[in-house]
Amino acid sequence: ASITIKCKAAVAWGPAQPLSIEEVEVAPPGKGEVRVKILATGVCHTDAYTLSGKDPEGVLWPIILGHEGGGIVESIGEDVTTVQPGDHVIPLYIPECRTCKFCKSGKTNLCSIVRATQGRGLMPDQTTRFTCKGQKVYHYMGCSTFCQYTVLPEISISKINSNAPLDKVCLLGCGITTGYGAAVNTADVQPNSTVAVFGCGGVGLSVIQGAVARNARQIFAVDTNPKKFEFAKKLGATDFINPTDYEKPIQQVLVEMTDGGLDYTFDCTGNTGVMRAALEACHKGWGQSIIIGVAGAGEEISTRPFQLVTGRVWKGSAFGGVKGRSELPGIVENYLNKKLEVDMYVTHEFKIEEINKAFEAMHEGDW
Ligand code: NAD
Ligand code: DAO
Ligand code: ZN
Repeated sequence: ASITIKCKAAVAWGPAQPLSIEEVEVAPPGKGEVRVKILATGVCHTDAYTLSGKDPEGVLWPIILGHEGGGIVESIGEDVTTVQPGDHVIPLYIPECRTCKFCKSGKTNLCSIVRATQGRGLMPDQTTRFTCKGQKVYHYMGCSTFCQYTVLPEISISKINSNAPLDKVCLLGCGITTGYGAAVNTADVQPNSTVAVFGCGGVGLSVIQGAVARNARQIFAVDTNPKKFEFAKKLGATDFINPTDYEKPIQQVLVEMTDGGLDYTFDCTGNTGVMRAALEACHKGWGQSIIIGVAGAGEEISTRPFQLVTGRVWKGSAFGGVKGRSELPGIVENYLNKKLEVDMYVTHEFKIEEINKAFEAMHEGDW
């Protein structure tokens, strides 16, 4: 029904090269697919990691990165029933098909239906919708938000309230939802409990928000960069710990400060040593530690098994355990109802032509 669109994209031609602003062609959406006009996107460490070429999963080049976006449906393909042109949407790197074993389990948000093709930078029919200079360009994490238009499977978009400003709620497409959901879904933080958040970047700050929403009694913000404590405090953390201020291992410090350890701890650093400290800072008998950070390729975690024998629990969380189509719209409502802070996370704004500056700001700044 619709025609190929020519628009601007930030194309990654190869590893460790700056992104290049190009005119690209975006094909119409196929069966079960939706073409979305992207109006805003965040940049994330995961995009930078992939661009660096160190990603063990490996990607094919050229590729259009970006997975934290917000946009408006431009056109829909055959058989699409759940969205229409004009709908405001957030792309999902974890889709929700509602038919696969995972979706039907009621136990996880890790929908598996398009996983294989998504991992290879392709649409479910094994082709791509992007062309640049006559060359095929690959998709990224099923999203490719560094383009003015992108094509996604219908199951990979969440329809949200159109009153929500896309230049803010795009951040709910990754980091904020990840941290908030890890606290309220994965850990299911209980009222009056104690929490420690290791790493207070965008993800850790959002764990703090989730713990506050669940009326935790004490929330430790743990970060080696004390500049992070200002925002942590604004969002409701009660105690601030810089591990470099102590001689003892940080888990020992925390156990001593909390009469035996925390009810819940979260790794939001991706550092495997921190993951161990977070587990060992948990209270004997019931403390739970949630791994959110993504470690480097091939890294392993360790602790003494007696830590688990004596009742501590080690868990992980992807996208906060949130099912994107069913649950993300409610998180957008929480933002609109002022129950969830998002605006504070927007530190810089750039035009697409300046996207390399956005990466520099992420690396050089404290974010
Ligand atoms: P970020 O770099 O902004 O924040 C990390 C924070 O950790 C920084 O404030 C840094 O100062 C702090 N830190 C580093 N070393 C530390 C140490 N030894 N002790 C205490 N603090 C330390 O990153 P982010 O965007 O907040 O993401 C955090 C992690 O979450 C990353 O590993 C990212 O890949 C991962 N992530 C996971 C998911 C998921 O679904 N599981 C989704 C998004 C991001
Ligand atoms: O289903 O096996 C799978 C893949 C799920 C993807 C989980 C991604 C979690 C980490 C994302 C890093 C930040 C974007
Ligand atoms: Zn599914």
